[in-house]
Order: sequence, then structure tokens, then C-alpha cells
Amino acid sequence: MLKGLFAKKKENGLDKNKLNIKDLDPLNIPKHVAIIMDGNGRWAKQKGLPRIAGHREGMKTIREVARVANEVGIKILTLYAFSTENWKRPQDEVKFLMDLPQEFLRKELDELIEQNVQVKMMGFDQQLPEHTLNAVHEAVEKTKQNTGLILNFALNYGSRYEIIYAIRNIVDDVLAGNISKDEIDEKLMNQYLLTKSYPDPDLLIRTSGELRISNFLLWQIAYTELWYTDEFWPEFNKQSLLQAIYEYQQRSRRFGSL
Ligand code: V07
Repeated sequence: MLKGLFAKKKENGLDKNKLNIKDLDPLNIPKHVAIIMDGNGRWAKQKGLPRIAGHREGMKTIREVARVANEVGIKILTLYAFSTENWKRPQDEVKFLMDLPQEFLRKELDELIEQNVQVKMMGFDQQLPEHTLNAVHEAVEKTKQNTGLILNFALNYGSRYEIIYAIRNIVDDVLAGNISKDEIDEKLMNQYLLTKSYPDPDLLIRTSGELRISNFLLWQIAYTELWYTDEFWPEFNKQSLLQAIYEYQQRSRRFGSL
């Protein structure tokens, strides 16, 4: 009796702490995964370190997650690196954050190129410091011929503003006679958003136990699976990503069998 119970448990649930890439269904890998990388400051505080130490540690996580994403065949990984709200943080912290793209790329670009990764940026670039933009543009340029994972950094991104910006551009095109009002539909709207080149995310991950969407991809996540973990972003690792994908696959399997 007991034996039967245990046997069933094992059969249903692979040990989720020891997932392997081969435990995933290769035919159902999410194409586009988006991540809210939360909890860097709290991770640092818990260790008695300054917040910026958490941000720096968070860059190491990006490296690992991008490698695994590429390995399992995710096509697009969109990372929320800096929101339009983040300007309200202390000036010192903002300045530090604005140095991170350059620092990250100085350390990682060669390896990203080796791994055939395409670096992209999504956000409103006017307000970004020149040295930040230059570093990102250089990486985008150097990787634009690559055909592997698209590593898409949301930098100075805010979804409500993205939607307003889209509406303004649509109105401009209507007034200029390029399109008619009746042509405005979901497909057209998609073409005016910053994500126009990408399919909607299949899976959105938020770390650090917060459950909010925080102005990230509001239009695009209408049908996206949401996955949350209590881990702080610097603690998130290969195992965490495999687990998120594994659960995503369980959900879509249940949905598919209805
Ligand atoms: C930032 C480190 C990771 C944790 C989350 C917040 C802090 C990588 C980048 C980056 C951005 C663009 C790019 C290459 C790298 C980054 C900011 C903050 C502002 F092309 N990490 N990271 N940018 N954090």
C-alpha cells in the first residue's frame, strides 16, 4: 500500500531539485522567456553588503541563465534590467547601474559572440547616458549576424509608456493617411510596440517572491504563463530555469489535453 503510494509519487514528480536538460520536452521549449530580475538589493542586505554588490552578483546570474537558455533552445530571453521607474532611486545607485551594461559587456561579450548570441536592447534610449548607449550599440552591432539566442535587455523600459508611444505613432500614421482607423487591430498594434520583432513571451519569470508585473510587457503577456520563485536574482541558477521550463511544460501539457 505504502509502497504503491511512493511509486506513484516518484512516477509523477521527477525530483525537481535535480532536473536535467534531458528531462525537458525538446518539442515544447518556450520560444520567448521574459524575466523580472528582482531581489539583488535584498540579497546584498541579507549578506550585510551594499546594494551595488547585489547588482554585480546579478550580472553573474545573467551569464549563467543566458548560457542555459541558449543550450535548451530558447530563442529570445528578455531581461528587465532597468525600468523607467528606476530613475527615482538614489543618484549614486542610478549612476552605478548605468555603468553595468558596459561592465557586463566588457566581461561577457567575447563569450556571447562565441556562443552565437545576438545582443539586443529594448527601451527609450534618449535618457540613457552616452557611454551606456555606446557600449550597448557596439554589442548589438558586433552580434547582429549571429543566429543563436536573442539576449534582449529591457533598458529604460516601461510598458505604459510603450503603449502611449505606440498610440501616438498610430495616430500620426492615421493623420498622415498611411493607414485608416479601421485597420487598427491587435496585429497592427504589435507592429508599433518595441517588441515588434518578437513573438509574445510564453513564460514570464519573477524572482524574489514579489508577484507584481511592475509595468513590464503589459500588452504582450495577455496569454503568458507566469512563474514565480522566492529566490533572489543572484541565487537563481541553471536548476531554477530548468524548473521553470519544466513546470511550464506540465501546464501546457494539461492545457493541451483538455
Ligand atoms: C544590470 C545586473 C543584473 C541584475 C539586475 C539589475 C542590475 C546587465 C545589464 C546589461 C544591459 C544592457 C546590455 C548588457 C548588459 C544591466 C543594468 C543593470 C542597467 F546591453 N546587467 N544589468 N544593465 N543589473
